[in-house]
Amino acid sequence: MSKNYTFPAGFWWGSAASGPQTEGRYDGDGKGDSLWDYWFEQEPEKFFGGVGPERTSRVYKMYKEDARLMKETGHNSFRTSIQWSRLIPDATGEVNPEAVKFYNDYFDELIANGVEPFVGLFHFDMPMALQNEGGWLNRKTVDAYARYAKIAFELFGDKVKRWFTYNEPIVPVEGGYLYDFHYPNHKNMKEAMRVMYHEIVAQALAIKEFHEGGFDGTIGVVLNLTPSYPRDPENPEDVKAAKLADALFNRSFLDPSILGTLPEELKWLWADSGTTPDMLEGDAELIANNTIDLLGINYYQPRRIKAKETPVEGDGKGGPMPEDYFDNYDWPEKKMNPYRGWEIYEKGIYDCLINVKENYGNIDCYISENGMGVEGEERYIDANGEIQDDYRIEFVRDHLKWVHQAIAEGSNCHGYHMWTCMDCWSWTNAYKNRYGFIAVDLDNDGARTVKKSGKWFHQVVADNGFEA
Ligand code: BGP
Repeated sequence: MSKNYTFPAGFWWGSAASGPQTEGRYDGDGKGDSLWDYWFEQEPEKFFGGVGPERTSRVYKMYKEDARLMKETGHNSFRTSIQWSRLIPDATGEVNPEAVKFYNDYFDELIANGVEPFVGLFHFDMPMALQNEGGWLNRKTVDAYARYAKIAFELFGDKVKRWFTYNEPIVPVEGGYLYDFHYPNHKNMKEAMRVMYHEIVAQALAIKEFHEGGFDGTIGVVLNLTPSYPRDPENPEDVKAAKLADALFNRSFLDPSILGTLPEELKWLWADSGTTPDMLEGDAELIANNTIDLLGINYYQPRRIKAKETPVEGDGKGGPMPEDYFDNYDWPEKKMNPYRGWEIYEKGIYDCLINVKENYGNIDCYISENGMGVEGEERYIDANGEIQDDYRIEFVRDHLKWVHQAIAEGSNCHGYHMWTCMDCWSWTNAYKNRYGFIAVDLDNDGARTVKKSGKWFHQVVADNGFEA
């Protein structure tokens, strides 16, 4: 028996991308370097196929066509991010007029096509001018970020009504300072916790600017939530370990963003590992008084945890690491996306929404990213040149069923954005895995072709749901 999954009226249907992964660099665009431009210049071999951030999906040139294609695939909203290093090339000085023109034109074009722009201010892309001085390690970055945020609100606040301070602020912590997958490739928990703390304070300052400036609209943050499941829910040691992982990777930003406090478990972890960051007088009050209006949830995979069993490798120098406190658990029954190496667990999206409903005052939220990266999609091109990505349709539909269930149980979830619209550049994975509703041919000036999933999505939006 099939069931009808209808979503609330006005549901935000769309997709997400980011400035650094889509815009590209062009002569005369005035953009300054971000850490991605710099890192690629230094170590191009670390990027899949040697493809760097200058060779993205060319949105800088193709935004008009893209806005039209978003309309064609049913989008009523779309999230991207402003690149700080484009708007203020040296991060703290003058605004780049070319950037102002570009973002104005881009947002206008989206709006003209019935697509509301949701705009982020930071998507892993620290301007190199600040990274050279330590980036998030340096308290100076906190104030520079708040200034940048205010400038962005002033410049684009007439057309952007939904702002996001960050995309996945835990990722610079993990990638840059714990697990060596982003520049500057450090492995140092004390530094990582300092980066985390500075991001938290900077966010509060930006929210303060937004609210005090009287800008119209809402401000939120996009967090990648990884529900932390204990190996054995009956085993207190597993449960304790999972709670610590949750505090470190989820609640570290959820709690200050929504409740205005830092989780006790996180403070305990900091104290126990000797990684408590320096705090200034007034920070706690600032964080308490400046919380978000809207939460974006990126959901890809859960985190499975067991009590500590194996000795820790640490950072090789004997310093603390999160894994001193828990082990990752390899669930034998897991279903995998083999290309990305991420577990697919649809119910996790529901667990995230119910957690927000029960523990975070049921704050307004939406699914800001969810999606499936697949390698070698050209295998699935049919005689008409269309990629038959039935696996993506299935992935999205199966997650949407759980979103629907959470809404039926009272979650204030207002939308679903897929990652992503046009195939885009995936950091060090470059173009290895494709995520889009729309294929991009890099060898043919970035030519776009709507995939089967893009057409399917159009129908879902037209019906405001589906039968399955
Ligand atoms: C999220 C990021 C995106 C995007 C996506 C897919 O974590 O917000 O920027 O890239 O994941 O992941 P990846 O590109 O690493 O495959």
